Amino acid sequence: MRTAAAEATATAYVEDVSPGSGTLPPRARYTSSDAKSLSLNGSWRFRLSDTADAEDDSFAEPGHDTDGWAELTVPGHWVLQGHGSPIYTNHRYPFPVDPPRVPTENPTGDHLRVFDLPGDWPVPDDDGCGAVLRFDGVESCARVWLNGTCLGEFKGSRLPHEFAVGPLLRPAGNVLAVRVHQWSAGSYLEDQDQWWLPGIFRDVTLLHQPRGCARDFFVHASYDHRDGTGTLRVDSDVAGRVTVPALGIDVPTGEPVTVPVTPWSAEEPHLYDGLLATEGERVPLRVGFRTVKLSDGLITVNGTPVLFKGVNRHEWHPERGRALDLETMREDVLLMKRHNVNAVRTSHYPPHPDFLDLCDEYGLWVIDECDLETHGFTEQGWRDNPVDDDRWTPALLDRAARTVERDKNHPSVVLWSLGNEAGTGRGLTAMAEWIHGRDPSRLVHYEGDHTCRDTDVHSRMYADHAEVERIGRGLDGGTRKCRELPFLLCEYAHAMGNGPGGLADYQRLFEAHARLQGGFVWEWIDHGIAHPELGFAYGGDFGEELHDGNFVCDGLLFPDRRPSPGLTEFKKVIEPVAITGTDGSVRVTNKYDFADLSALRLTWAYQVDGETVASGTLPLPALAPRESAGLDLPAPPPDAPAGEALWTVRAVLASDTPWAPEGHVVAWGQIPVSETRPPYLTPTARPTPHGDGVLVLGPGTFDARTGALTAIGGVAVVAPRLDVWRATTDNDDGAAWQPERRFGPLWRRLGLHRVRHRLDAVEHTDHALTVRTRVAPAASDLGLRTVYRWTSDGQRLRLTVSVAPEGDWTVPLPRLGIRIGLSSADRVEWFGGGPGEAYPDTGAAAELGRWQSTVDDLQTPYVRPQENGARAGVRWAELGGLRIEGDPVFSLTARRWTTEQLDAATHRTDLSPGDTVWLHLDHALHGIGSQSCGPGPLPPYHLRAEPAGFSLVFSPLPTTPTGPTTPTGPPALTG
Ligand code: IPT
Repeated sequence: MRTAAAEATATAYVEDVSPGSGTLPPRARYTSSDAKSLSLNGSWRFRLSDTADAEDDSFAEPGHDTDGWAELTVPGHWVLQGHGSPIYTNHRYPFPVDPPRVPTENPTGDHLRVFDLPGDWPVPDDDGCGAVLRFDGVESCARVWLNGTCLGEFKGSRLPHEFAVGPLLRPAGNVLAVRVHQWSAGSYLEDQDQWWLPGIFRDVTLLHQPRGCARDFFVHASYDHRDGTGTLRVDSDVAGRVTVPALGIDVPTGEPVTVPVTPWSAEEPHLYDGLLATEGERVPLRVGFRTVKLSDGLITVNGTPVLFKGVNRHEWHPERGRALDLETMREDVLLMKRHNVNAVRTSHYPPHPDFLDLCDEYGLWVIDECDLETHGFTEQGWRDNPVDDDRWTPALLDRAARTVERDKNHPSVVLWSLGNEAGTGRGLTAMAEWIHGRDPSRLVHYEGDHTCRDTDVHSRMYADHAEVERIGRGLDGGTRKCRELPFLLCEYAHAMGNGPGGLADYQRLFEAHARLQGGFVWEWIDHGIAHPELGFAYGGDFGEELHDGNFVCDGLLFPDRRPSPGLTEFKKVIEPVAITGTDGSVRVTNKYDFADLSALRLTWAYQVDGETVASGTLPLPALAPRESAGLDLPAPPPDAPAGEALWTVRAVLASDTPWAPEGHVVAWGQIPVSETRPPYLTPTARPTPHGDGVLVLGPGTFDARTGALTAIGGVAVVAPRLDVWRATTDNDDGAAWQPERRFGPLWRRLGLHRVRHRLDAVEHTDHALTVRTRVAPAASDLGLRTVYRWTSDGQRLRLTVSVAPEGDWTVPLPRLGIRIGLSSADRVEWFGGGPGEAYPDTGAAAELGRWQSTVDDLQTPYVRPQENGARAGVRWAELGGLRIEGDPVFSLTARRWTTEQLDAATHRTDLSPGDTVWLHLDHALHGIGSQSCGPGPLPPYHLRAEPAGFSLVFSPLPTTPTGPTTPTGPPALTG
């Protein structure tokens, strides 16, 4: 009979602060070319219990009856395979904080797999180390049995754990049993801002270890930029020989050899194939020669300071969670390379090891972060923080060692990071000391200690532009140590929802001050979970009692890996070639740190009113990094039509690369030749009453009493009226903890989402219809005196809107423009910024040109619906049978739902198209910023409430629908 006390002892390891027992010491991860391996991924039997001790361990015995057990795919998370639910919290622990205790309700998954050894598997050695069983990632704590023998248990979810199993193996019918607990003492160290997803989520592999196998080795490959030589030394547990045929290297392990080499960099990731041959096995090596150093207060690689244009990457797949396959990892790397990203911080744990192989191969700088975060202790003033409690130090050192030992042979890894948001404490110092000792060839990063006690770089997150500039200029306070270090923004530009705004402003600072060595956007991908009813689910969608909503969707990619406008913007802002110029000549600057421009060629197009009238290529000199040259553009074609002319110059790949084909655009610029030509209209038509309460002015039909426009030619409209509201973005709403003013809540408090339109007068004179109104919310004396003045030349209709704020406006406006409803519209064509959305501080990537889209494709699918889709700088647009010209240029938004519906929606599936297409023709919009976790929009991007005027010219297109159909919607300008 089992007693409660006996069971408590049997599961005591779950709440033990120690990293585990029975595992082998950590070592490098490698794939042998001749030692056998057997993947144990695939279908496993699975049983879920509510508590750690609900079932005894008899399931681990060979012959256990698993009838009635489920099937589960490994790698995978059981909560994404129909057993239990995911939980999302940002930093709060979803259980009482009483370290190292965890709740009695502790979902526990028993996993079982029976396997045979392949016929050619070598007969098990009897020296006790003939085979190793490796787990690449299990959340959060596992106990493992093979053929009924308990091997041990481990914690450290995103770290490898190995057991020696040689003598236990049988040719057939091996029973591997793994008991996985969702919560353990280790959970206190794994409070990263992400879904809590238990399970065996990375590979399980059986590796043969022949006698005399390499076991562990350390490739030291440095580069001396002064003489162009590389020095290679491979230290191996088991002595052997190291060969690199391309370099004529053939030396014993442990012996350094220096030869001329081509160095490795993220821009030119040159790898040499080599081989480590020990008595028992042959291990392929991929050697990248590079030297990382702190020189004169800067992070240098191969003697050159590096500017990091980085992203924070969590592992994410909308169906499989953190169980990523190689193709998904490759997709991430390719998307990064194609968007000019040159660096990744592996927030906040070492990634699947294959990802680092891809970084070596394609070229990305990596900050490899340890699996450590104790952020939830901030809720109690960091009291009891494990990183400042010596009892936990072995667990911390274990995590540091498992990170460094596994990944030490990757040239892409240039910094080690101790973890994220873990406060400060002796445990971190112990980790840093150990890492510095074990691998002095790389730098150590940690953001959470603002004294920089343990680190080689001064790192911050979400510092605003002004503070970053002060740091760049050396005017920051803080410890002397910090002030002498180079500066990184390990997180900035929170990419939640629409945004981030202000990227270009950060980049200007990074480029202006040497000490600022760039940053890492938060974050790469939205962690939305594919959901049958909701599209993509976020926190709270699984009934969690504690959650942080859509804060988990803050990436540059949507959950399905479609790039968001934020990524397009980032690509433009960080492009490695600057293309500027004045009429007649173009200036090209190489902003790479290492590569010259020989891989690129230049194309040009001469465009008038967005139409290309001539195009060609320009010779591009192989400029060295930081060099710049002025190149003459050809003479504009003599027969070019009159209109708004400009040059569009692109730097494109001259030939195929491993990450993008020839012709892929790396950078571009536009050089204006002539100015925008505003529409001109001579008011000749007169407002004419037509009985039935109708007034006609040129092509416009109006309600004579209210002055509301009802049709333009044959196109029926819901009358245009002033609109200042937008469905607030995550950045408008801001984060609850932000002390600063957050405009989303202020706007709502002021009632800008419920303004009313008071009709004061409808006047017609000889050539104009004038409608005077006051637009204002209840309970406030704030208002906007708004005058609509209509004129026409008989063919076209011009609306001039004048707005005069009344009262003490202390907040900016969300938008300022008109909204008008059309009964139908599908295809949209415009001349202006495109192809994607652009707001005042997110508009760098908007290219002036002629664009086409459907109304549906104008929508940006932010996981939580919010303001989106504005096309900026529009000169004219055609849709729904109308041509609309702006004076000055305007922002165009068109949707099949109202702003109110967009504002009320919590998921995309809440939005269903209505009968009316709503157009927003905006004179101006408020900026975006990144206040969902950072600074709001900078003051120049605020839309201040001040007197404004703008005009729009409407004309019916030749082919209009037959007879007006009346769009439905709120009546306009009712008193
Ligand atoms: C910062 C975290 O490091 C990161 O994991 C993520 O939570 C991000 O914020 C916000 O999405 S911590 C921040 C609250 C200061």
